[in-house]
Amino acid sequence: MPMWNPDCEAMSREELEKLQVKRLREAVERVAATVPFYQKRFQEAGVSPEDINSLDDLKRLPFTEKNDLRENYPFGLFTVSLEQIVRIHASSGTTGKPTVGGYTRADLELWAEVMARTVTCAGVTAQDVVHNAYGYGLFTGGLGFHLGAEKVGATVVPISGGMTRRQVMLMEDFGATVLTCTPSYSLVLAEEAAEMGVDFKKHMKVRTGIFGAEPWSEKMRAEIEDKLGVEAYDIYGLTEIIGPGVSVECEHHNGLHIFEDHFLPEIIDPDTGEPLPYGEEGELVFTTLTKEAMPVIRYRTRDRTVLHVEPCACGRTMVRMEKILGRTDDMLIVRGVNVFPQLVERTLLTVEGLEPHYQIVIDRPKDQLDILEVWVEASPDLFNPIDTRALDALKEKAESELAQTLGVSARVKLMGPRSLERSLGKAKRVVDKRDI
Ligand code: DLL
Repeated sequence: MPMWNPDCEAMSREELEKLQVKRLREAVERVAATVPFYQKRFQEAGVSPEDINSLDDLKRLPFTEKNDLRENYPFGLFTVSLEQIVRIHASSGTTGKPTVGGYTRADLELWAEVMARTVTCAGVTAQDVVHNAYGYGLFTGGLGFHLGAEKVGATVVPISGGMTRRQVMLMEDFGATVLTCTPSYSLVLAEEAAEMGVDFKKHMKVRTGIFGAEPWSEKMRAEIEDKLGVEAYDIYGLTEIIGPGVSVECEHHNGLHIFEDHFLPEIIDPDTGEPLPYGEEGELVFTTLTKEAMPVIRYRTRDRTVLHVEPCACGRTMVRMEKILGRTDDMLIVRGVNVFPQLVERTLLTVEGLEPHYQIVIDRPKDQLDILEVWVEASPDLFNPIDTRALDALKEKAESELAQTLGVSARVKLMGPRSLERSLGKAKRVVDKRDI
């Protein structure tokens, strides 16, 4: 499959490293000259731009964390005045202030470049019709994909999220060949289509899906590919770095290539902050090498993964990160047991008769132990007519599977078809009602 920019995407590791060191030094110089936050941090760490002469010197630089962004909200980390900023985006934080990203004109060009690489990596060309159902607005998904798909010359349908029936109709009428949205929303589309009597595989031309912005498992990939008849590509990114366009899978689906000439990755031990070698699991950290408005130095993403540097059959030399394995901070502690929401998903999807729509609800009634509930929709067949015996057996099976994998008991509540709220963007998987 072609590359958008082979000179960069397939450059030798040696050449790449040289470029990275040069750009790293420039990025450090830039923030040291303009951002009081970094000036203070560098001073505390006793490091200055002249100390950066190799990639190994990276570890001398202090980390940046989400809380630093909060404390400098909204524009404290910008290197330029608002006059030079042409766009603002922000993450959809659940509590408090959002995380803000600012873009100069050059940053938007950079974003278009990495998104053009991204969609090309998934096989998108000027012949494609891209149904872009990522949210348009402050969220980076919609406009990020828009830039990249337009740059490669595809026909972009900027549908954004919502009005699912209309989306199904327009996908069919406009002959969409590529679907871009969150993985959970792709299943909502499939479900609505089925209800409208539209068979994705028969009536739609769509062959490729580029899904990300939330965690999803291999099981979920299989489910999506089966229900929509698409080849599903995983895409990763975050507002703090640029939005989508940080990494994406190629046709070999053996990890997500990181566009390392712009975003320098590291894996660290989340407890000690020590850098870990390729092949070891830890927390992903990024330094932006070419961003103008808001470069970030050693930003701790809290996302857990593993980096692999071995060459890929696609010809790209850029390192691959494994599918995000979880967060260093999403772990739930239920009755003293560490519970990973993704493990719950993986387990549920192994149980025949359950649908991929679920929610984890944790509560702590006064003076009592935590209660972990998993609300999950059961197959519509079991409700029409209602088959109590089969439902009871299914509940028991789900509970025993969960107890085995999680190491803590969970009460399963089987829900009727479509009774859990559908998300237009990122699905809300955990409802923690505890007042801890
Ligand atoms: O979600 C950017 C994006 C838009 C990525 C569209 C892909 C597609 P934020 O809203 O800032 O940005 O959320 C970033 O979402 O730190 C991860 O925890 C999570 N995330 C993003 N992509 C993936 C993925 C966008 N493919 C946060 N797998 C990140 C797992 C992901 N988690």
